[in-house]
Amino acid sequence: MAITKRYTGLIENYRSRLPVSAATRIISLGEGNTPLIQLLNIPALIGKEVEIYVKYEGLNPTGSFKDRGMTMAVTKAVEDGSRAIICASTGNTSASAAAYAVRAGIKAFVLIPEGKIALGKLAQTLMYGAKIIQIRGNFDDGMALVKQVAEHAPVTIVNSINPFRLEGQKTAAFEIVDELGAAPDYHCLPVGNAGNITAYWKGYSEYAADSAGHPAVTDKRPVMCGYQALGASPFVQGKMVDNPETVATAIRIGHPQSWDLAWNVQKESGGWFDALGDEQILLAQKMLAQHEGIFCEPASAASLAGLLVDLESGKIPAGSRIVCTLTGNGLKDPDTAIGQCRDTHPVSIEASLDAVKKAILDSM
Ligand code: AN7
Repeated sequence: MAITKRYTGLIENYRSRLPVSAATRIISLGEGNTPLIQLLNIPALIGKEVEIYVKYEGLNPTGSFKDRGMTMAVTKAVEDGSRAIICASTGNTSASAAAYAVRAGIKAFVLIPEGKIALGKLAQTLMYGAKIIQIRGNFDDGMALVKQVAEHAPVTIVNSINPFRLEGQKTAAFEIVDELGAAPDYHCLPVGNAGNITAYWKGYSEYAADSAGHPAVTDKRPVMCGYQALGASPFVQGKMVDNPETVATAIRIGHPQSWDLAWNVQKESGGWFDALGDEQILLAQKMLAQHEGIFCEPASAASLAGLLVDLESGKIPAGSRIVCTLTGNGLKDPDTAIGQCRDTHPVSIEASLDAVKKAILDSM
């Protein structure tokens, strides 16, 4: 029997809107096409009449939105004859680069801050077999080194300063508009290097620009809201931060690479940046897990944490339709998750019927 409908990744899906030709060998792991899940319980819990959707990017092949950019960046690197890629990373980019390098049959070098990347991300990157270089420094130090190394060695940088990364990532906005029939009123995102917020805006803008050719699409674009962790909030402070610190290690970034691009997004969309405390971020993460059954990593929850603050203040009004991007899977960072649940630690009992009955009755 012939296969009639098979999803083969975002490049095939949005081919006409991406820089590929018929001859391009596409490096894909079936990324994109992630669920847009409407929150059913949280709006009632906070007493707000709003329509909130989460774009659950944790269901990409390596568990984060980075795969959208990586399929494009690695496809183009290979097309240009590159035999090796390199990145600095807080964890997710390294896992993604490592996987797509394997898929392409090229080498991946990743610089990560020693002791500051979540366990799941390290496990992935090790398994994919990338050359991991741990540095005694933070992401920003790693990024500076990667830029220098790439001047001297035949390696392609696949951080989001690679424009093909943003090309791939813009497809998340296409998917949202295709599904909702129009852009939402507000789009909330966690911000680290600010590549993703820039990419979404590019996607929304491209669709809006030729909405005439797209029956289901309007020229509407959302207000873009970028949220950072208080200890790593250069966009909120209006200046680079030298020693960023946050439990949300994915966004432990003080010198964002897409600084000017993101300020442009803020201005064009009429949006804003704000910062959340680590406790607020972890609370939002737990709220999603315990009230919606959606497990994202801490950095991802900054989008909901920020939205909750802006709904409470009325900055985002009742009646709005909002999309929050949940950038990474909760399984990426088991240590932080378990650490957050100490109050409900598993009970330990005898392996007997009586003991199990008692344990169940005790918690009814
Ligand atoms: C889960 O992996 O920078 O604002 O090196 O992993 O586009 O940087 C990760 C960033 C949000 C921020 N959520 O996105 C890396 C890295 C998660 C992330 C961000 C990251 P950008």
